[in-house]
Amino acid sequence: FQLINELKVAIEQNQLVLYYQPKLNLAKQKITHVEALVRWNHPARGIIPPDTFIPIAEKTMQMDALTRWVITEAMDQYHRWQLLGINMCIAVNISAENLKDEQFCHWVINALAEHNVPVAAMTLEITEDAVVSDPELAVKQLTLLRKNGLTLSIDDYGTGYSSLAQLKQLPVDELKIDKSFVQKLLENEADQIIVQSTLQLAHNLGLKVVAEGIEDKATLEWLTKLNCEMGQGFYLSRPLPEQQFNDWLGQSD
Ligand code: G
Ligand code: G
Ligand code: NA
Ligand code: MN
Repeated sequence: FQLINELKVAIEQNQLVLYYQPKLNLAKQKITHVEALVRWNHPARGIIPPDTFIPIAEKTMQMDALTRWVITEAMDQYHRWQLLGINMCIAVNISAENLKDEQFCHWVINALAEHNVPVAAMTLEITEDAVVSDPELAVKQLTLLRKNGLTLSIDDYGTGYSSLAQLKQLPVDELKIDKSFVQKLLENEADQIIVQSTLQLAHNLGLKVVAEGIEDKATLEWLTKLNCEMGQGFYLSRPLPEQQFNDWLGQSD
């Protein structure tokens, strides 16, 4: 597959681009956070979605370079928003490979300091799978990152295989309920029960909750009533490139 050889060049030549999807603070009805989602703006093929090239990066040992690019770009974006008077916390997705790499974790902490980005402005989203394969190492790395002030979030919660025993031990701040439980929430009683009990569990463990995959107003209101902290989904906005995101943000308040 041609893309394998091109990905290295893409990272080096800045062909990657970050799109931003807002996370709404449900109590305050304010956009305080975004999730950064990478795309590849390929010179011949146009925008390539991450599902196409993240697995390639994983198979070809390029996740380290890719995630470092994403975090570096997110730090630059943080400052571009600051210049516009916008105070935004940015969440980036890190892969299982990144979490297993001690050098990577130190790099993140140093990079934030070097780029003058407050650690509190950066969230790392980690899937359950990244934890399951080596829980002991994951706990060690997460502890280091969190001790240094980063916010840690468990992504796609409910789709993986982590046990409640593992969840209890994880030094994280936030759970993101997977969109598969949220998209049809009001039509599906089982989803309501799952989301309600996940909120209760998370809150009892001292974790904040983000519901992703909100596609309509009624679902947003239902989640707000149940004291879910944050909401994300197409009802609010799809992931947008910088300029479009800024325009959307300007119109949304
Ligand atoms: O943005 P979209 O819905 O197309 O993303 C599809 C998948 O790609 C999601 O699972 C998302 O987490 C993943 N993804 C998007 N950006 C990144 C990234 O920068 N790093 C990693 N590891 N995964 C990402
Ligand atoms: O795996 P992760 O949670 O990082 O995936 C995030 C992806 O989910 C984003 O690429 C985004 O495009 C997608 N997404 C976000 N909100 C919605 C939504 O409301 N509906 C659907 N179908 N997908 C969404
Ligand atoms: Na994510
Ligand atoms: Mn997710």
